[in-house]
Amino acid sequence: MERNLEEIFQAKIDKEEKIEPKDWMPDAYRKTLIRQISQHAHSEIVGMLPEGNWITRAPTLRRKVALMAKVQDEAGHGLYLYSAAETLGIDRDTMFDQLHTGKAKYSSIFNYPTLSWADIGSIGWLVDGAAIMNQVPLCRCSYGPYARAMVRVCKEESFHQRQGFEILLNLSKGSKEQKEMLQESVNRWWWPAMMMFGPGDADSPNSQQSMKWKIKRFTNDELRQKFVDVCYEQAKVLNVTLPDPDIKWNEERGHYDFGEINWDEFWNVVKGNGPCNKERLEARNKAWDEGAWVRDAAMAHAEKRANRKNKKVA
Ligand code: FAQ
Repeated sequence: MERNLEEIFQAKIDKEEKIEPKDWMPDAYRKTLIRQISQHAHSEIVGMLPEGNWITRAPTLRRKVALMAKVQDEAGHGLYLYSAAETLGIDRDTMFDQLHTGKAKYSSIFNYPTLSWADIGSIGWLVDGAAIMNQVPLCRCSYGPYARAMVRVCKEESFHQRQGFEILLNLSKGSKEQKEMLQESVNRWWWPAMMMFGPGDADSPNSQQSMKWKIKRFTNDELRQKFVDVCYEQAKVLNVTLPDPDIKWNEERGHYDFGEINWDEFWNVVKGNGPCNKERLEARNKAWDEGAWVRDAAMAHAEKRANRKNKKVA
């Protein structure tokens, strides 16, 4: 019986039909999606912190408005994604608890500090650029609520990428100091952005099954390669050098070759020992604790309204 259901389920996926919340699905499919979507939601929420750090110091009013809008968009993405995960049977408080206690993962990239204004440009160009590369295929994910949430997320991420690129383009036409700030920032963000795609295919335990279920449409290494190919050309426009002496065009493959990623650094950050892991979790826990009165007030208000309604009915 179970086997039969599983065959029907896979056949649906193979025909590019969406799986919806009330459809039968294997436990492992549900578990994989809860893991990926909740980690993705946490990444959006924690991802607000490095950029939020620069809102008060944005160099012009226009930059401040754009940055505020971007950071608010990330909060919205987190909320769509938590809602998508909830359709799989996990509740939001459990997900928050997993984040706050350090049980849940979120993207390694947000454990790096934003040290200069150019970092806001680099996040837009490289971090949002990598996010788009990874997330556009997720609009075709087999799970309906996740795929639909990603359509809007991707539209907004494209705007984010362009605002970052424009910040860097301006710096590239600026003073000597501005050009140096740009290059220094790209030097720091390049490798962590490359790590966002996750471990190489040979070391990615989830990829094979997620590809079969069409949650993932490309492997980690395939997306990383596309990212390098696009960024190399964009770096020329910005007049910056990517900090990898091994990048060069490979005629035979039709792609750029690139150097070895420092996987020890990646796993160290994923395990909680990156430059800002502790600070990020503390910030999220503080925000949660300080927001307790808002949640309590909202619950009290909802209870009052429900009581009033019940009285009227009686
Ligand atoms: N960081 O077997 P795989 C953004 C973990 S949003 C930390 O390859 P999978 C927007 C992975 O979870 C950025 N951990 O795993 C924004 C797994 O551990 P687990 C987030 C990582 O799931 C921009 C283990 O390693 N995007 O940037 C990372 O098949 C600017 C083995 O890996 C998403 O979440 C990592 N980088 O592939 C916001 C997109 N990579 O769970 C603010 C959706 C891997 O078994 C400002 N997610 N791990 O304990 C995905 O596409 C996938 O989950 C991957 C990983 C590709 C991230």
